[in-house]
Amino acid sequence: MPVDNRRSRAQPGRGGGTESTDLVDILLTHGYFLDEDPAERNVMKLYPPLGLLYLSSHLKRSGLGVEVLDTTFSTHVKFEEYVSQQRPGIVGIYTTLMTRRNVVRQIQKLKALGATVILGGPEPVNYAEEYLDRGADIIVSGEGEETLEELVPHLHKKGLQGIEGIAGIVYRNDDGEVVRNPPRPLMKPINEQPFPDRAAIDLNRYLETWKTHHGISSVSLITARGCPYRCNWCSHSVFGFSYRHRSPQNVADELELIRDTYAPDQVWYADDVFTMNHRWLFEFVKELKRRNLHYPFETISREDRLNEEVVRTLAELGCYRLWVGAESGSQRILDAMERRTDAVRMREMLALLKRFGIRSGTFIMLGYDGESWQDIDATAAHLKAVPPDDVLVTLAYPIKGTPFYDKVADRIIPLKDWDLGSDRDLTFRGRHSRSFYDHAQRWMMNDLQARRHLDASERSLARLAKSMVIAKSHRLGMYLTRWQKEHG
Ligand code: B12
Repeated sequence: MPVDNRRSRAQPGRGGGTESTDLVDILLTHGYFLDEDPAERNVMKLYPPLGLLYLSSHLKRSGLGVEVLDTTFSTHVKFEEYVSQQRPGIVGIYTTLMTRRNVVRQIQKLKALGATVILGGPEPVNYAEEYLDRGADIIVSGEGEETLEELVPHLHKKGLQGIEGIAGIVYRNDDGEVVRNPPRPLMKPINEQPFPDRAAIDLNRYLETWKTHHGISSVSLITARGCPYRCNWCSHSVFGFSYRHRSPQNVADELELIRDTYAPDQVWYADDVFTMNHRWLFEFVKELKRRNLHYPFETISREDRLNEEVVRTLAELGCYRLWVGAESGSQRILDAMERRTDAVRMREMLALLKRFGIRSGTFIMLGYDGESWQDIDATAAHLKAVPPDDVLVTLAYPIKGTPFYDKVADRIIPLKDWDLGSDRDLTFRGRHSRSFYDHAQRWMMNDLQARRHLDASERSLARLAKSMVIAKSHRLGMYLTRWQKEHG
């Protein structure tokens, strides 16, 4: 049955009251609420979901009416009031593993209001059946631009009838079977995509939040899509193993627009691996120089995509901090992860960053399958050898759809309640307890801190002693929790 449920977009503020203008064909939203994220409330380095903004600009360019409801600074209650009032006909929700619980609640509300619900992003395609069971009508796999461009007008004209011809979607047919249509090829070239529709949301709220908490403001952008590396814990559900970059000129145009519209103090290149293509990077520097465009920035890379020339170029370009995923200091574990990086070279690259005045950040993953006590010690020694300025430690968790998940699948301890948890809560038999890793992390970080105190030009014995005592207590905690597990 056709779903002729477009509604007029109310435009508050224009001409005083609310006047109906163009039609809204789809409401795009997501399930992230800052007020439910105490960890982020300590950090307050927020960025909007770029994927939704890309969808919005693409669909608007193809003539569709789009509204973006950004929930970051909102609450569930406000979300529910908004949709109850506006009664959107078709709603698309960006879903990641972290927002599952909220998205399930949003689906329920929207279905009660009679909306057609489409999910996209990296998570739903991994749990298509679960999301469809909870009321989602369609799941889009991969990039959403072209799929929505075809799907939304179809839904308005014919409803769910005839969607079997639309590539890149998953749904239930009339017999209740889950149907996965053939995948949609990735868009090529991405240079022709319009810039993310930042005007669709209140981006200034993000900038103000940055200013309030950090004294500077920051805007995110991406220069490329995808990553060809095969680290086996990483989710590749959206872009596969492809890598497509935009032209340096195209990125510079966006940067100019960002400067002219928002004048941020810095930017964040939210790419998977910013220094993937060295020739591209060198051209980008030239382009920015030609335009006299200089922005301090931070971004992410890999050890094997760095060398002296690249690091010098990054420094020249304004990079003040580079995150390089070390993941482990044990080569045995790096190889098991199929990370294709070298622990020794990683340390050399950290030293290189220091030499060029770039702050270094690194990610560490504890508890990977097969990691032994010696591997954990190797990671701690690795961190102390060339201490990075910032370290983020996570307990390895298997994301569905990854080779890591498949490897431990028969040992995964299922969640008590799928709706309330996430893949981040998954653990598996054959490794230590959570409290062991908690101690291991604290031991490692305090041991590193002690090393930093030792290296400091003005040494504080009190601080050094404090870090050493805390480190020792957590080392003891590691022994105790291991003993507890082994002896019931
Ligand atoms: C930037 C980023 C962050 C930022 C988020 C800030 C922000 N809002 O930008 C920060 C650093 C905070 C972050 C944190 C985390 N992240 Co993150 N992050 C990314 C990253 C690198 C880029 C996202 C992006 O902008 N992509 C570019 C756009 C164009 O792509 P996209 O968002 O996927 O959108 C496209 C499609 O998905 C689709 N689509 C998107 N929405 C919708 C909606 C509809 C209706 C439809 C039809 C289609 C659709 O169309 C879009 C355009 O083609 C991705 C990896 C990646 N390359 O995407 C990981 C990624 C999203 N993060 C991930 C993870 C695991 C995390 C953490 C849990 C890590 C951790 N600490 O353990 C945390 C969770 C934080 C939280 N509380 O939610 C995973 C998610 C895996 C999953 N299955 O859900 C990813 C995919 C990384 C990975 N490869 O494993 N992350």
